[in-house]
Amino acid sequence: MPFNKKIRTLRAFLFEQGVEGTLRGLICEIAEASKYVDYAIKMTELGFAGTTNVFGEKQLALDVLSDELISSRLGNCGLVVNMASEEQQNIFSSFLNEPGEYSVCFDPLDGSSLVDVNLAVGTIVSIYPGEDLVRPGREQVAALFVLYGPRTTMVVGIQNGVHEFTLNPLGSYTLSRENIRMEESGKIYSPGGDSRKYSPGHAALIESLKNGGHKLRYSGGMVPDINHVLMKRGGLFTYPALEGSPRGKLRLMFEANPMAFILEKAGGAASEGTMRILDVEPESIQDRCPVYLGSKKEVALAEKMLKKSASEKKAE
Ligand code: AHM
Ligand code: MG
Repeated sequence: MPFNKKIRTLRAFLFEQGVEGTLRGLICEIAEASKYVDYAIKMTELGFAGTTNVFGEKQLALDVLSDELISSRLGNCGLVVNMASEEQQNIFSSFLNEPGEYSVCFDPLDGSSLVDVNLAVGTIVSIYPGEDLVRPGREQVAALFVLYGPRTTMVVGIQNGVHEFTLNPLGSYTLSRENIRMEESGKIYSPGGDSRKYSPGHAALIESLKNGGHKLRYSGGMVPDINHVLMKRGGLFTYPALEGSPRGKLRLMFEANPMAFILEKAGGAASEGTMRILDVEPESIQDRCPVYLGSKKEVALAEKMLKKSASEKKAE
């Protein structure tokens, strides 16, 4: 392969963008861990681990392995103070005695129920300065997701924007899209949740998107579904409040906040229906949150229709 001077590795690109050294090191550690997860997805036998996570969901052997791969990498890198994983009960500290500088929330293998049907899955990561993890998402300094699809890509949101890196056959993440920007509106919608349990306002929103010509694009994996909206530069991903689940399904700290950070940095918007996701004050690491993530016009439409429906209900 001829030497290509234009190839920009993750580390070199982050340096070029002025990302502070420890944070740069931490993002690269996560990138390293993701290569092992990528390999594990291809090599591990399918099947349950015989355990459940804190949300009461059965864990696959691959959920447990991905969690161990990322936890041990972060716990031993000397850059992290505290960590929380969607697959573990409690916040835990670095395995080293040296104080790190950042704290990290991660969902090691989001969408793992799709592994047995060979659809894309992902890792989602949120990075905060200091030791505190239960705090609003606007205080994140970076967020990223890794998409294990036909290609393995990593989308990184940092202060100056959102960039995509692709894992090459030599095991290096190199820049594939710089400064991804959303349009004001898009053409696709990705509606999560059991539609029989939608609120009237949410049901009206979905009808309006459908009747307005938005095309349905839903795989059941948040990472590929959000990546779809982001790379097509617009549209809407939702997982709403449902009858019996007033805060929806997705987790604020592990899923909603990092994705909201990335979409806002790309010029999109992120709402929980009545307010900006990044301003939600968490009560616990396990909080859930309805999500409306996408381009500004669709997110504003969602807020407007939910508000209208709520005030009609009040007037009844
Ligand atoms: P998980 O963290 O247990 O994998 O659940 C999160 C996933 C998301 O990737 C996806 O958007 C959602 O659950 C799909 O849920 P549903 O099957 O209810 O549509
Ligand atoms: Mg998840």
